Amino acid sequence: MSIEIYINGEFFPKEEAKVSVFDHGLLYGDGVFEGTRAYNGRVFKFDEHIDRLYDSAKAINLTIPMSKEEMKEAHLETLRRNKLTDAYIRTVITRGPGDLGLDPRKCSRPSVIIIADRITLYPQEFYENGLRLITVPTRRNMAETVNPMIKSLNYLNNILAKIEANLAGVPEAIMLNQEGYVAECTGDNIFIIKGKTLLTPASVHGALKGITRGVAMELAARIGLEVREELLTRYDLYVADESFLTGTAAEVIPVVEIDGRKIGTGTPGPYTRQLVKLYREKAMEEGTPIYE
Ligand code: PXG
Repeated sequence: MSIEIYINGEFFPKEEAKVSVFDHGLLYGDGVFEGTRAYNGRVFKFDEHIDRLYDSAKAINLTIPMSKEEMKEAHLETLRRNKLTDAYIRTVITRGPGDLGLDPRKCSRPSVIIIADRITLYPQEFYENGLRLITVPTRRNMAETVNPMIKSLNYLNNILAKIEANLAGVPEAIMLNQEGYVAECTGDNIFIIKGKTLLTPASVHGALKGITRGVAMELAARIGLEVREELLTRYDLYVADESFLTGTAAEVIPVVEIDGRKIGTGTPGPYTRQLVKLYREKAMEEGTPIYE
């Protein structure tokens, strides 16, 4: 059965869901996006994702032509139309159709697109055995260019890093910032555990303030870890006891090797394994009901 896509207040079957070739989202990557998950009939961290979407839009001076409440209802309606209980929701707001110049004032109406589909999960093997990662030459954007806090349609910076990881035969890349400190991965935040301390780069170091990151920090504190945002070098990664990544799609996923160095024992660490499990439990229990 074909899924139905929300575009500007209307629903279209997947094959007919189209935007103009003059849309500045396509012509210039002028727009923002969000990725949200639904588990077990509930949208997880719904307000956090909607708030970040509106913040991303505001940062690029794009006014979303509907209220947050209307936006949430449009998301729920898209899930209901497609009879989804467990889903990945991709929300895209572009500057809208304009002319062939980059001036956003020529775009009269933003395009609002909501795609909800079944989620393709990462192989279970990744969660059991952990990921091997490398640091790559492509550096994270500076806050003065496209600020990494904005989930913009300009992901080429991250895609270049992803290509470097692909070519090296590993599933994710660790990106450093302009000063050579650890920033984040291409679509996930990075954490290390040293002793009883959980460390992760701050957003000023070039990391997106991930929503999964926030949940992992909360859960880590609950299991007795001291949680700190800190400047991290590659050395800190290499000598860590444990490491993991967080993201809406990946959830909490263990890292067992970085640049050829085994992390800890080279298998997912005990705190990490606990966090993988606790995150899943929390995601299955909490959230905004879709069908009530
Ligand atoms: N860093 C970057 C650069 C991201 O794009 C994260 C960290 C993790 O943030 P959240 O809030 O998700 O914990 C992201 C999020 C996809 C996909 O389809 C990408 C993200 C989220 C969901 C899906 O590739 N990126």
